[in-house]
Amino acid sequence: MKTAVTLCRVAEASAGPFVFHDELPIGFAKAAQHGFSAVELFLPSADAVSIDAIKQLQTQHSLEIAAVGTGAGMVKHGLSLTDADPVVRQKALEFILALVDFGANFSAPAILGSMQGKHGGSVSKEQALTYLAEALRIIGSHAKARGVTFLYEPLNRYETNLINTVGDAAAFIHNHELDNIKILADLFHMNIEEKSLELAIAENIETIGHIHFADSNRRAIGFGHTDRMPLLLLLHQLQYQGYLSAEILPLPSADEAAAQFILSTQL
Ligand code: LER
Ligand code: MN
Repeated sequence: MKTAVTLCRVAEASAGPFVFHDELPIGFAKAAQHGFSAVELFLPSADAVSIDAIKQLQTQHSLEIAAVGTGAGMVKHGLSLTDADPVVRQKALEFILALVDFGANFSAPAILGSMQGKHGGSVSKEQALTYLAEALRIIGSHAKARGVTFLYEPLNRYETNLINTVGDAAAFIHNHELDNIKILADLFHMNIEEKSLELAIAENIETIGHIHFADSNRRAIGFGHTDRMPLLLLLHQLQYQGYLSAEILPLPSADEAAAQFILSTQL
């Protein structure tokens, strides 16, 4: 199974579920030392780091870029695709499109997580979901023209009141006929929202493009109460081709979390 590890360069997200927070050369070296196949980048913006510098580090360490997060648009600038203000929605869209372009340099999809926002105030749930579908239609087609998919991530109820389960995300994509949008299934959110992790994965495997492979407490699997073997066997049986990515807390230390993560992905 292909593995990825998160590398965060966003100061506002220093307490977030990211394994490494080092400068890029150190983060890439650690990812390679631990045996990951790829790095998942969480950056301040599309122009924060040099594309050539990343390509050089990829070659040096034989690492792919698994995906590129967009959450800095929310944590740094308060941008969301479902904001009541059309100017904010437009800025959110542009922020994400720039990261889609950035990721396409490495054949990496960008991710919509926290920037999907929430409904409330003057924005009804129906209106927010319409904004979300409109944005995903534009982003999906923009990404397709650049040869990458785009990842939509349902989040748990404490982070969004829009879409919380993998099944609802798949239905949303299907009902709106959204092209080139895949689901990012994050086991941490799913542990809160799904009836069964295995069922949610099995029923929606066609639409799942990426997995945040995290335990119930958002640590590496083995440090919480998720049973990893049924998940690994299922993914193997379903011939899942995407990444298992370590979007997990760096506990008890970044290196111990990384080492446990690699162990947890072995059948
Ligand atoms: C992002 O991948 C994620 O899982 C969210 O919890 C971030 O808000
Ligand atoms: Mn996630």
